[in-house]
Amino acid sequence: MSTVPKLIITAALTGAEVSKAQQPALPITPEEIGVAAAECVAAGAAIVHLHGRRADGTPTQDAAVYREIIAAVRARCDAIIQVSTGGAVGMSAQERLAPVTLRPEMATLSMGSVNFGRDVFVNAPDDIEAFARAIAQSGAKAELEIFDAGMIATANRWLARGLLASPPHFDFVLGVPGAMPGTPEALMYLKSQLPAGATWTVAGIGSAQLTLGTMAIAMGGHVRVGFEDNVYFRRGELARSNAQLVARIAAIGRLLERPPATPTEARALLGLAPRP
Ligand code: KMH
Ligand code: ZN
Repeated sequence: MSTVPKLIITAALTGAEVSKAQQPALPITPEEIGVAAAECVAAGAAIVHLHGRRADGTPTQDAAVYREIIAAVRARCDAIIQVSTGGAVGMSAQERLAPVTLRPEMATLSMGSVNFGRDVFVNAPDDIEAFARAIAQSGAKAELEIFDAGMIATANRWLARGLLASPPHFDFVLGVPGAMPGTPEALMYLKSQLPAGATWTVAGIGSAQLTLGTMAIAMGGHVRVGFEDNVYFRRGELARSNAQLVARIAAIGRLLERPPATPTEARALLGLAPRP
């Protein structure tokens, strides 16, 4: 029997869309994000997925804001730093790429365009290619964001052509209105399309965070939780913190013999260099 790896938990702390009105504990300032990151690592997270916000809460990809956030995280814990290049709907490609100049350990790379609620999240092929090059040149590992079925086919085509680095790491984002639903069948399909040697995580939106996260643990994958994707602990009850969501999935991981990986262990599993 092959050994199942420890569970890599990603904490998606802030996102670009959730507001303090929806989730009063949402971390917005660099200090709040740094504190939340440290709480999440203490609860079992290895990666923090970061988005920038201005003081008024609006989303920004400004490198100066990300620099402060990264410093606030690194001062408090050894989490793997993953910056978003998705930013918020409507941002230009140039704007979205700015945090990559800070040499993060990981950066997201969305593999196609998709309806996103009432908006359209645009990722044109030429932009994806430019993002992939910029991420590779920065020394970061890309996390390939898969919102819809065609995107994993695109990723597999591009991997075969050498346009993406191998082995790839995927994030299946399931349950965005307009994209693939947060169902077991959707997760099973995407897993069936994975290339050899790939690692993967699942980010279920809303109540799918718990159900698909639990499935992914049983299926040998990894899990993303946090306010970016879900603000509730259970139906009708807001989570107290990102760390509360991390602690629950870490406990499920332990029950299923997938204890959480430390950041150091996760770096080894993902082929990242030791902490910079
Ligand atoms: N805010 C979404 C439109 C990512 O971080 O790479 C895109 C997003 C994906 O959040
Ligand atoms: Zn994000």
